[in-house]
Amino acid sequence: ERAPARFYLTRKWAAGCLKGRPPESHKGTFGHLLVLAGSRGKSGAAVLCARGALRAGVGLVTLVSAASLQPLLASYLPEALTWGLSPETPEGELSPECAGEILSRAERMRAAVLGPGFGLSEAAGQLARRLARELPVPTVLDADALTALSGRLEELKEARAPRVLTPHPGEMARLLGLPKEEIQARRLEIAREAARKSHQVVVLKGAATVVAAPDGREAVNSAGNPGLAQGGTGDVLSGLLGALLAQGYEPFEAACLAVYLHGAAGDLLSRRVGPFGFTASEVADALPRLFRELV
Ligand code: NPW
Ligand code: AMP
Ligand code: MG
Repeated sequence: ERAPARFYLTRKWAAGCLKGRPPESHKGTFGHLLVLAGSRGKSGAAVLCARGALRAGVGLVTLVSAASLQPLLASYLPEALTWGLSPETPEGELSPECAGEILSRAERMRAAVLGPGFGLSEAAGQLARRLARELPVPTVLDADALTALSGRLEELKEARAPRVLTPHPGEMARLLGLPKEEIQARRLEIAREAARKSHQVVVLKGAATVVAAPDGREAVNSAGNPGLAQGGTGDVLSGLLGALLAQGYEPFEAACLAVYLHGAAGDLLSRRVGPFGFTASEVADALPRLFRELV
């Protein structure tokens, strides 16, 4: 068995990996991202996810939600296209009956994000599991989509296109059926095991985020700080990562770059605003300043 290629995600690595923008480029060059996120009471997760994507320079974002949430989401996100679907669940979630329409619309997208604030009802979980397998484009699986896959990582082996999973330690504990303490005690081995079981790229979040690919590549983040420990920052990360997939980065490279940029945006805010109390929206909004420093 060959030794895994492991490395640290640093500023120098990120600067070498980040692509510039050719002068003749247009919005089609930078991809169309489908965001499947938000439900009643968790609409903010969808807004933050789309905001992370837009601040990461994606060409277009379409945000899909239950019909009752569409006007609210559209008014918060003038740059995003929005699409409201029915029937919806009593919790304002997308229902399994929406799967066919979502899957056919997804054929025209370059990448997707599934899960932030998506909802935890049985119906929403059923839809999330089907989409996790059948979406035809590279897809970030986050938050409630990961909870829907608790104990079912092997189902992702059959996925139609690459997946990148972004669990925090609580979600990883549910995915593998292990106590959270064990996840934290062996972070690198755990991420490696999840990548092997799912045949997909896995990002285990938290201080010193770890990224593992099924082919043995792995990386540990050097950026980030506890100011990021606040609701919504994970939703920004999944949008940022989806935007990089939509721009054509390969899944492991996209995961590593998104993880580094997210941590570095937190570090920039920690220096310029203060060590904590900066918000998830501000993490998204700090990304262009990072690009100025890195490109
Ligand atoms: P404990 O118990 O606190 O120590 P859940 P969620 C653990 C949406 N959001 N290290 C944690 O541990 C999301 O997108 C919406 C160690 C607890 O056991 C989801 O859809 C927002 N442990 C949904 O809410 C803003 C850690 O995990 C468990 C850890 C639920 O997501 C907020 C909690 O996880 C939110 O993003 C760490 N670093 N991190 C909005 N404005 O709309 C987590 N844990 O039950 O999956 O809850 O992550 O809040
Ligand atoms: P979520 O729990 O899904 O909202 O994701 C939280 C985000 O904040 C992830 O990107 C974590 O890696 C990051 N984060 C949380 N706590 C810390 C910490 N102590 N140090 C660095 N990053 C953190
Ligand atoms: Mg989260």
